[in-house]
Amino acid sequence: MRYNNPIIPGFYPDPSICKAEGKYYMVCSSFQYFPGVPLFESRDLVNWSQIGHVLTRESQLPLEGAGSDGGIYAPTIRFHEGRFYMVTTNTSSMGNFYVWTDDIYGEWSEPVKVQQGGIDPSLYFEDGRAYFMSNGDDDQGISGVTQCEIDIETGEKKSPSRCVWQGTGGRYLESPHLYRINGQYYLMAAEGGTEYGHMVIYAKGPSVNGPFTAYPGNPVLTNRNLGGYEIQGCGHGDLVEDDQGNFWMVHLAFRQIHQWMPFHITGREVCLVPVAFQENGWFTAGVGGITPTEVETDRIPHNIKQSLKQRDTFSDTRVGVDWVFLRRPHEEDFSLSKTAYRLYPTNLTLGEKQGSPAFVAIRQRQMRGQIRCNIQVPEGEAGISLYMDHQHHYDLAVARMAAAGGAGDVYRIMTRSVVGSVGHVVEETVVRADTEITLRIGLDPMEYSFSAVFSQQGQETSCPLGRLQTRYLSTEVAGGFTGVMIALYAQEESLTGRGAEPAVFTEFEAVYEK
Ligand code: 6LW
Repeated sequence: MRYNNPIIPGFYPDPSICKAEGKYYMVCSSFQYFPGVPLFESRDLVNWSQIGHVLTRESQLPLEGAGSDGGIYAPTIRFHEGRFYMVTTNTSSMGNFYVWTDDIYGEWSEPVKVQQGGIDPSLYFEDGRAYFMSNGDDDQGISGVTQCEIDIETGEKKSPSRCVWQGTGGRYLESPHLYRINGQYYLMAAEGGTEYGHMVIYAKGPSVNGPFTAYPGNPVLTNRNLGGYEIQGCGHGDLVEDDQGNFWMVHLAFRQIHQWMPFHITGREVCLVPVAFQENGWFTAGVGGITPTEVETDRIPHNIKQSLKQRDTFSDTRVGVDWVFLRRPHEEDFSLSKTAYRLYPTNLTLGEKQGSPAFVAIRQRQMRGQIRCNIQVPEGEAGISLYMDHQHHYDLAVARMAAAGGAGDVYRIMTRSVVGSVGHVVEETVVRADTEITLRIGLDPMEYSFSAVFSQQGQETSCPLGRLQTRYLSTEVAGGFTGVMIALYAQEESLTGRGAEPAVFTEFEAVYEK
């Protein structure tokens, strides 16, 4: 069969995978968004559906002040003796911790903290022992992949933290994962930073803690030499074995917006490549060490077809699964049903970097397509924001205002761009507040186009509201580790409490073309 990469498009970075009872499970990082750590399942490795999130309670996920480079970093998921473990770092508050569950469809435990620093924690179980690894400094201050043994019941360290490998010399050694395969220990990691030079490397050794010898063909996977190729930044991988004994790697990568435009907007996404073991015990990955957009494989049965979701509406998505909030949402700001999302405005605006505005968002999954949504705004401002972070967003906004001369309310409809400290209203128009409004955004890899359709007594008019280049919302411009979200929001700076009447969003639809 043939499948396409990414297998999970949109902002789902740092994938980690495990297999349990015939199914595969995957988790990704989530930074400032709530709930945290998206959790997926699959029977065939190419079709994934989201179960929900691992971190669903504030006690597991304090996100106060977390930005797009804070909050939850790379998680690892493992299945051991009937129990799932997810270990990660909350870089804004808790440090390294894990949670566990015996029911993958249920709630996870309260966090169990581990007193070893660094990021990208990982667990390895063997002979009744649990090993904890992260990349950071060990007890002697030596930097690299650091390992200790822990008590898996309490998280307490049972041995000093010791550096077991320092990688191959590339910058930002990260995402260590340990495996035992055919009696050998493999320590896989990433180097090069999560950018165009990203790569996957590994080493092999005779015991849990080494000594580890680097694979002579490192990096085992990278697209760093493929100038202009769509898939870039391959790194941060995790291995899994299928039922036939074949190994696979899931890893992150991003799609650049154009051959000559080294920018990406949809965040780091999940790719899948085959891994092949050689007789000498080393393995190779991908197709000649790279990740292509199309993979032809006979390891997955031919009758399996990859199907990617091409349309998101309120009725076929779920709040807290597809739709997420910024930091810790205030429940009373929202009333969200399968037919309408109601958001009560507050004085926390899209520029907010600490608290939680009235904001609910779904990922922009592909670069081409259309977004539309009907909107009513009884007070303040509401709209659709293409939101990368609090300083990088494009808003198609509807603001309700009193008309000059007391002639009733009007709507000011505008496209606003916020890029760093440069804020600018690109286009605007004014209509009577009894007008029915549909907001529309055209998605293209290079440009977003904004418009509104107005309906007054059965008469429809379409009003173009400008175009903005996608690249100013890219990770290369904005920084951080996230991707563009399609956010519905409501705000009114002059409010002291919560607005009395909510903005009403209906008939939301995001339709994608690959
Ligand atoms: C993550 C690190 C990385 O912790 O980026 O690409 C960091 N890899 O492993 C944030 O996602």
